[in-house]
Amino acid sequence: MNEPFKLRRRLKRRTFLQRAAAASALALAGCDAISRNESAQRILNSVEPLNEALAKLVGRKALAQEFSEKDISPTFRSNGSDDPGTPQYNAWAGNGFADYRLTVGGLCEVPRAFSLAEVRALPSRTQITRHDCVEGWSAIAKWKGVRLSAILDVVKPAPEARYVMLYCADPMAADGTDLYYESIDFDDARHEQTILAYDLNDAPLPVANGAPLRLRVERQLGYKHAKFLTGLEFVATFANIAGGKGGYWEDQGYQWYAGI
Ligand SMILES: Nc1nc2c(c(=O)[nH]1)N[C@H]1C(S)=C(S)[C@@H](COP(=O)(O)O)O[C@H]1N2
Ligand SMILES: [Mo]
Repeated sequence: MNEPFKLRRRLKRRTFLQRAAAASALALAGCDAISRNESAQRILNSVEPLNEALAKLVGRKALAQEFSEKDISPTFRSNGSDDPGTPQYNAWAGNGFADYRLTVGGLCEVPRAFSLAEVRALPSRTQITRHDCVEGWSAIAKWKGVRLSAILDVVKPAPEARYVMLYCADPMAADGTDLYYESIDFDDARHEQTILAYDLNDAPLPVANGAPLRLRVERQLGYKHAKFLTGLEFVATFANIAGGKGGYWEDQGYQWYAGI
C-alpha cells in the first residue's frame, strides 16, 4: 500500500469517528444529567471543533502509533520553509549551532536560555512515527529529541499559563517578516511523545527539516510541527499574538487543533 493511500484511509476513518462523535453528542442532548457534565457541555455548545472535543473524550494521553526500523521511509522530504536564510540563522548554522540558544520564557518561574548541548543533556525520547501533511503526503521517520515535559520541569510554567507558543526562525513573507509560529496546550506539551527533535533517522536534524530543533507533536497534523525553533513562551492567551489564531497556518484559516 503506498503512503498517500494509507493517508486517505486514515482520513476516512477520522470522518467516521467525527460522525460517531456527532451522533453521540446528539444522543447526549436528551440527557440532562450528562449535559451538565463539563466535556459533554463543551461538545453540545460547539465551542470547539469536534475533533478537539473528541480527543478530550477519548483521552489526550493515548499514544500515536509507533513503527519499527523496517517501516522507515527511504526519504523524509522537506515541506514549507527549507532554510530560514536570515543573518541570525545563517550565523548559527555556519557555526554548527554552537552559539544557538533556545529562549524559554513568559509565564514561568525560571525563564532561561538553553544551548544545544544543554538540550541534549536533558531526558530524551526516540520514536518512529508517521508524519501526515494536509497536502496529501505522509512519511515514517525516527525522531530523537528532548522531552518537552523535561524542559517544563526546569522552567516551571505558572498556573495561569494555558499555551506554549513556539517561535521559529523562518520568515513567511518575502520582506523577512511574518515568522512561522505555532502553539499547543499543556495536554500536548506534557504528552509522552511530544519532543523537540534534534536527530532525524540517527543523524543530526538537517536544515531542511528544521535544524537545530523542531517540534514533534505526534497526535497532530504536519503544520503543528514547528521547525527552526528559536523560543518557547508560556501564555494565558494567544489572541494578541500575530493574527491571533495561535499559528501561522491557523491565521490563514487552518484549524488550531489538528488532531489525527
Ligand atoms: N518553521 C516552520 N515549521 C514548519 C513549516 C514551515 O514552513 N516553517 N511547515 C510545516 C508543515 S506544513 C509540515 S508538513 C512540516 C514539514 O516538515 P519537514 O520539512 O520536516 O517535512 O513542517 C511544518 N513546520
Ligand atoms: Mo504540512
